[in-house]
Amino acid sequence: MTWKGADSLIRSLETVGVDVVFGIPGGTILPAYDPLLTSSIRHILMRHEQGAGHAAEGYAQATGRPGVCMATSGPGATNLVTPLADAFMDSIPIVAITGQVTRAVIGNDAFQEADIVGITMPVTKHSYKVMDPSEIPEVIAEAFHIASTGRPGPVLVDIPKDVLQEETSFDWPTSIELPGYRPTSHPNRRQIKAAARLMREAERPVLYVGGGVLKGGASEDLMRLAEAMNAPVVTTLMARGAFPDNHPLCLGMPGMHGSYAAITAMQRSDLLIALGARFDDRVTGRLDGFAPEAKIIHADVDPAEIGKNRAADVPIVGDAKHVVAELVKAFLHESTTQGRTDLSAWHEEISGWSREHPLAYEQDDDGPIKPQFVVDRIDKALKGDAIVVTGVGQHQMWASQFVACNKPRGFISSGGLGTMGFAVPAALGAKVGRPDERVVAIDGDGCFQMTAQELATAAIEKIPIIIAILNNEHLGMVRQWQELFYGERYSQVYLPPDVPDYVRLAEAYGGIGVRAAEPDEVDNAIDKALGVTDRPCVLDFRVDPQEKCFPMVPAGASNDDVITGPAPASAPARPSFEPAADGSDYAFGGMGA
Ligand SMILES: Cc1ncc(C[n+]2csc(CCOP(=O)(O)OP(=O)(O)O)c2C)c(N)n1
Repeated sequence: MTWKGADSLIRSLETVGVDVVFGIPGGTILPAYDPLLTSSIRHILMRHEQGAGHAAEGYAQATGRPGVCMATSGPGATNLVTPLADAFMDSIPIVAITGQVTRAVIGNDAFQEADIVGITMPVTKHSYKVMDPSEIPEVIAEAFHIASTGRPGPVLVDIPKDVLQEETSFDWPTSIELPGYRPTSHPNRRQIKAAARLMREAERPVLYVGGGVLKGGASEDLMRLAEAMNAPVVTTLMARGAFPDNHPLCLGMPGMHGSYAAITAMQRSDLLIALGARFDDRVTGRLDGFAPEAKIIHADVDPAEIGKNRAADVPIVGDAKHVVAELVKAFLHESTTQGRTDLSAWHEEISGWSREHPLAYEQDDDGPIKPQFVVDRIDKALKGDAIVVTGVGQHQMWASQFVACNKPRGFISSGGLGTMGFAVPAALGAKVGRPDERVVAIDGDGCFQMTAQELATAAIEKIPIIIAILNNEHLGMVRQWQELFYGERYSQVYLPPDVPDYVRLAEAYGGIGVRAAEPDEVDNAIDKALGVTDRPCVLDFRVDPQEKCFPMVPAGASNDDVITGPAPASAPARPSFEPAADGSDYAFGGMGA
């Protein structure tokens, strides 16, 4: 057989184990689409490249294997920028393959030319421009290796059209040699020992668990560590499910909309054991007021994270799997030889906070439907047997608060970048990756409208995902900030609840649509959706537009200033907190507004 660059590309993807590619063809990537016709790889034709990128992320988050997306040059490639940035912030292994204009015209402002390597340089872990077809196998092998090892992340492979068309040979590399890229996976013994000593001595320890624990597959060892220490555990948005919510040591999510107990336990802690977490501002609040008495053990596979936001007393570089396993051993040795600290007073204090400030809502029988009630009912119906995916905004935070996350890779969300439009395509990708799991997206009406066209993909490809829209007629999280911090001056946040008509929109795309406008219609709608097995189903829940998400630590405030509940009862109507002069405290993004 005569090999062309395109054959070599598809063969390389097969060899590395790719089973599905999410993409959209176009001029410069066309040569690669021809051998796809006879490949074992399933190609899923998306309706927007952003959808392809998020689907690859959803696939990766659900399976732990790199997700793959493909696009043509110019606008196809630039539509991938948001998912690449999203994957970079949340350390998600994806490989994006883009066509490029032919070598001879690169730099000429040729039709559909964009310097995608340059554009995405700050938001990719690595990128390749392949100028010789013989390099394709090596580049693909390296791209998947880089995406999925060390701190995972997105890798871009940009290939000019004529490189795909040129004749070449296919030589799969026997080994991968990357000078300068040798992630440290095994932690330093001395640091582990120093950490174990602090862990034994601490009177108010908290295990602060981030997404690295899920990615490192360290959940079982984390359970052993938490139980050995008898220490409370908080799981960040990216780590939901790394430690089961139904475990008595679990305090839930910390941060801006975390549980009061999780936020306050971190604040009062004398030792934070940060595992694969990055002291994100949505977790720490104002940094100089964060956990003021805590010593810090900070373990991360990426040394650049350590000391970035908060100095570490014991820095540990290594992947979570090895670090946590070593910590268990070292702690058990230390505590059997040296004795251990009694933590009962600490647990009592924390229980008091949980009792006084539980996550709660009130649902009146005659409405309006509370968004938390919807999430609660979905959670009860799923009985923990599903993957829940979210968009970004209030619904995301309610999902994290009211979905019991009891197993790894069961909760998928856009954390670092806070990307509206994430849920529908990410849910689609998750379902493709784990077809035997039920996949439910909890979405906002604003987010849904950003990538709703992927319903067409789901319908045509028979990918039965459920999308539960908490239709609160607003860009709810922004509305909440305007209510609390801008004196109820609502600016550009109203979304008419009937435009579009979500039920008819779902039907127009070949899916099923169901509306629930009263509390007693909620369970019925969920039941109907759970019965659909061959197409997407959209649930339009008409929820209370006024409902706000609490607890809340205002952006830029200290975690000591958490607002715990409805403003009139337990918090000032407008917190005395004032924005910084440069407005930076109100910067929109992340998982808040
Ligand atoms: C792409 C993008 N644009 C803007 C924002 C800022 N933003 C954050 S949350 C939010 C509102 C989301 O509204 P909706 O999807 O209806 O969810 P809700 O907050 O009402 O649950 C906005 C506009 C963002 N995070 N992402």
